[in-house]
Amino acid sequence: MIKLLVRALKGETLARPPFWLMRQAGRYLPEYRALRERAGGFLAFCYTPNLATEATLQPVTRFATDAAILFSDILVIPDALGAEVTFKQGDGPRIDPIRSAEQLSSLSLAGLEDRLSPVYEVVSRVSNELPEDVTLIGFAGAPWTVATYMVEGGSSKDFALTKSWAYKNESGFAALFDLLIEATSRHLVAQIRHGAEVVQIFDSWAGVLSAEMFERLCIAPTRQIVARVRAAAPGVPIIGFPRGAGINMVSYAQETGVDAVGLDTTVPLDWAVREIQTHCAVQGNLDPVLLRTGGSRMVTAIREILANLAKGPFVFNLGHGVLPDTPVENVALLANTVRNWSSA
Ligand code: 1CP
Repeated sequence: MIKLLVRALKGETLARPPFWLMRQAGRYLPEYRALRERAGGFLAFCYTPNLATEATLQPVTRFATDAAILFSDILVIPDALGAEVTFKQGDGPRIDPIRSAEQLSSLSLAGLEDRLSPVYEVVSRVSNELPEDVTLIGFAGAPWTVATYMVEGGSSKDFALTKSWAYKNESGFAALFDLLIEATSRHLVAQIRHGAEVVQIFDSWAGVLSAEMFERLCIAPTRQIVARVRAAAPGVPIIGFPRGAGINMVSYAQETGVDAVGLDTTVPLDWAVREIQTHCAVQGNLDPVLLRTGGSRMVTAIREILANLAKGPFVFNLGHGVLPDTPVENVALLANTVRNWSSA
């Protein structure tokens, strides 16, 4: 039996499209908050297999989503490379910053998979425990997005340090990217070896790049990672999410080799049908704020997305992650609306 999500990503148009939600595990769920209390730090949570396995399964159990996404974070890569990552409650991530090619010597690929073995243990356990029709998604951050956290030392508003390094010292910045391309490819392949059936590459900050930088820092590294994953694991579908890319999304869909493009909230549906779905499957793109709002306004928007995008290969999702203050009953209403939808 080929699962719904895999069928859609391989180009099939389905009468009932599969759905899952970015950040479907998280603070909006009371059972997640209870688990989080027991975990200590956020990365300790990600690295404790029984807790991270439970967090991965919680939204599947509650909403019967068609996919589970591994409970982990994009910042396990810098952490495993040796740049210490910490998360302070209510205040984003902090990382020892890397701001020059010389500082790269403090990072190492040696033993990457060993350091991430608790994550792969979660993948194996979830893979064994999932209902048989539910697909397990592994993921990683794209090099650009992960680099922004490493260079800025945490979250950023203008990405000035990262961009100026990329403009001023192309070869030094390329060395950081080479390291991230290697680490990310290996991390995705390891997740697949342990049971991930689909992988998603999150380029959450792709939207701040100029067209020329987009080609160099989003498309080119993604194409290399896709090629590496394909060579090691032919047939495993890859979703790319270049958030905020706008019209650059067309070249992303054509040139990276991904099987599907995740559409962010801003993408017009008719444009996506013409410009993206003609190249590959699409995923998205309900505004997370509409999910928080709920009610008939949300249901109308869900049906509008389905009426447009489900005529081709399509996976229902949000345009970005679930917001922490989202009422759980709105997510249940979304799940019922998508599951009971019919094009007739
Ligand atoms: O205290 C908590 O509970 C921490 C909140 C949290 C959670 C639940 C963070 C901190 N990460 C996660 C899990 C997570 N992160 C998942 C798990 C699976 C799921 O979707 O259910 C995934 C896929 C991610 C990916 C991730 N982490 C991204 C890419 C997607 C996106 O949202 O754009 C990014 C940018 C991060 C970095 C990150 N992790 C956490 C924070 C607070 C941040 C910084 C976000 C920012 O800079 O705005």
